[in-house]
Amino acid sequence: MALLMIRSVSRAVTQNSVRNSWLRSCGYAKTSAISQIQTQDPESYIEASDNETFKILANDMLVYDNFLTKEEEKSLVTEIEPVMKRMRYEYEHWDDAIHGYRETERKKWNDENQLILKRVRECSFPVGTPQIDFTHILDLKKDGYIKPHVDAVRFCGRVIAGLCLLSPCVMRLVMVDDKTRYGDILLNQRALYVMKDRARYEFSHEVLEESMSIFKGNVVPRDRRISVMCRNEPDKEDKET
Ligand SMILES: O=C(O)CCC(=O)C(=O)O
Repeated sequence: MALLMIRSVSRAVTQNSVRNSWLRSCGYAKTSAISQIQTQDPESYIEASDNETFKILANDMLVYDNFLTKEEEKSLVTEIEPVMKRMRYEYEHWDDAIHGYRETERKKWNDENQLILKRVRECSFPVGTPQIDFTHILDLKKDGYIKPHVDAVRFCGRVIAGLCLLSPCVMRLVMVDDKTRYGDILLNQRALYVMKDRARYEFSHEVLEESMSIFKGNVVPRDRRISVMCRNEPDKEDKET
């Protein structure tokens, strides 16, 4: 269960590897479904402490609203729900990163969901990126929250792609070396986010609890939220540390 250990060795990496500018539009693969997805204006989903931080996050924290249709969201939830129902919500995470959650990993999905996840991967990872086959599923209660952490570089690489099901939330990214610099990211229900490079390595990420769930002065109502995350394989040198 290596993937579920991603938060175990959280360490910030201030030097990143390749920082090529990525396509803002969701279109690594030129299938018709993907080319229809709209590029999102970063102002609509990032509220940052300052301009420089905004620029970093506009480049390395991408959000695609309405990535999923309502039917696709339902299809994913229908497959996930029976597994989750067998588990209890936990309040004391073993690495103390999450409050009010249950989580699992899944490799095999039904055909419809397999196609959705293929689309996520095609949008999020450059062609040829070695990816972790398992998806990570995190079910957060309405009153659940995720504390600030950086995913362990030993267990996953430079890209984290997450689907947001059932509820919107605010994800806060705080610069590890200067905690006065941060960005709040609005993650709407059915959105896809792609956190990569500097956003992934130089910032911690957290999901704010209900009482703090505010974006640009507006309350973002929290409900039970399920995230489905795809990650790429760690860099070889990180894997061996
Ligand atoms: O639920 C999410 O979108 C993020 C989950 C997370 O931070 C993690 O699993 O490390």
